[in-house]
Amino acid sequence: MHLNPSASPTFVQVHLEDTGAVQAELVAGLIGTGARIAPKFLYDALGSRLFDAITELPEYYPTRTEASIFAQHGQAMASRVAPGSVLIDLGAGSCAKAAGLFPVLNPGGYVAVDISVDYLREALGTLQDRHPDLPMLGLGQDFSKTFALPDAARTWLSGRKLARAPRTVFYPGSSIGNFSPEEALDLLRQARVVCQSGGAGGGVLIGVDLVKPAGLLEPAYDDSLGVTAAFNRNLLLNVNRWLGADFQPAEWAHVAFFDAELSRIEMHLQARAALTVRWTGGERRFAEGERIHTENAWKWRAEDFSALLQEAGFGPASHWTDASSWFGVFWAPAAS
Ligand code: AVJ
Repeated sequence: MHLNPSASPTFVQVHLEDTGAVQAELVAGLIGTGARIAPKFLYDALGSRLFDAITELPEYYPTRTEASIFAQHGQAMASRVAPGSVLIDLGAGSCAKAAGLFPVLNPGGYVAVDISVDYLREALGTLQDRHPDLPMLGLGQDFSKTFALPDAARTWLSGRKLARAPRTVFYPGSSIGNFSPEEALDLLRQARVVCQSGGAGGGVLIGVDLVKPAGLLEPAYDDSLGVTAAFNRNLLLNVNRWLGADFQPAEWAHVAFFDAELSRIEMHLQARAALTVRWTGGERRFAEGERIHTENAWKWRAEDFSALLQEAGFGPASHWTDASSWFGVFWAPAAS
């Protein structure tokens, strides 16, 4: 019997952290003075679906603005991205953005990386049915601290004669905004190493939300339907599962604001009344109004982001924006 090796996507789970390490990270964030929970906990299966709903909200401009930039400048981007390259999609989610670019970018392989494993598995399966001849690999991986291709991915690439294909690291949606400038620099340096391990012509294609007045930014993170509030509160249900905790989402208010000085949106959950949260092996009292910091979304000036790419070792960056310069898509070659 002959099985077409690309008929269904390969899947590799790189969960380096065991349950104990995740729990320790959560508890460490909860017991300090400024309580915090990392934004990656927003993305369980329901969280990923709520985020998809956010992208359709009238107030949430980034997704559709970025899509309009891809639609208008896709050909110009394609002239930079080597055809036949391996598209490495960070935080692939529904894989919809990358899939929309397959016809323009003509990749030779597709590697989808996401922490939300079950969601990715489903999305990638559907996508493979639509593109039966494109080799696809799913990586269940948390790249928020370090990013490198695992051995299994390199073996997979070799097995499909893609080891020497150029590599394009695709990081759309302004997810890089979750990283502080220092962390973003670190991630970009690691992305460059990944690109340079492939054939010549690789680089990064990355979507970045640009600085704009608070009156435009804040509604995008505090919409009138309350979807973002639900997305933020859902993190507590996810934490309840990880820790055996008893967070009651209804006791927490969604708070989002732009800090112009730090150039970032901050999201918090604020206790509506004094309360105590208990989990297996611990508890924490919160005063009324006390907050848990759940997300930062940094906003960049285009020139600062180009400079960051250069500092990370990339060659001269190009970027494309919409008519109002709300959002930028940057290309930078790995070779300096
Ligand atoms: C997925 C990180 C790009 O910051 O805009 C949306 C996440 N948080 N609404 C963003 C998010 C609240 C989103 N990123």
